[in-house]
Amino acid sequence: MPKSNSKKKQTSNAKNKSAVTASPRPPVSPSASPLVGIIMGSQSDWDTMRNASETLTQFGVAHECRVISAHRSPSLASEFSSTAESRGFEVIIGAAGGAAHLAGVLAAHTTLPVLGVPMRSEALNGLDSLLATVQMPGGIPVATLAIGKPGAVNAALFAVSILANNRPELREKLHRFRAVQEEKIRATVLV
Ligand code: RP5
Repeated sequence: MPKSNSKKKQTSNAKNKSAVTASPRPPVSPSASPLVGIIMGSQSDWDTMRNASETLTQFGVAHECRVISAHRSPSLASEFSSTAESRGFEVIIGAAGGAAHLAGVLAAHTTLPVLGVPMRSEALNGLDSLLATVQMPGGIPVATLAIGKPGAVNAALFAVSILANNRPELREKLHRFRAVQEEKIRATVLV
């Protein structure tokens, strides 16, 4: 399977941290083609979404981080998403707050899996973001994670799980990650 082989190469190339790109910089080289797009509605979401980026880096997954707004730059959102698959992306993470339509708009333009991360908002503490992201109409799915940092981390882990379906080295890393978590819980002593 040529596609799967080339993706394996991309994943191993991603061990290089320079594989992470952020808007407006393009991917640094063809060998560092991003597999996951981390798209957020505003620069103000980055403090939360950097946790998704750091998690993907921990697993050596090439990804691109960009600010694209469903409302303030609608044509850019459509352009990014509708061309993502042909550019080699396999998963898109969409993070937004308030009237959080970004993940849904991204999902409307692609059949790639789209993971939604609701940002904690000032007015309603993220409940608005959660409901806007999760309540998609039947037919256009967005897999919605928790509000804020846990959602950002879990979106990255979910992306790794999806990619791991045909990348045994990522499956192995996920098993190790879970084992380390369990060891920490077993070793916890309450004082
Ligand atoms: C959303 O509005 C963004 O995703 C962000 O969470 C929220 C506030 O954006 P800023 O006003 O901080 O740019 O579109």
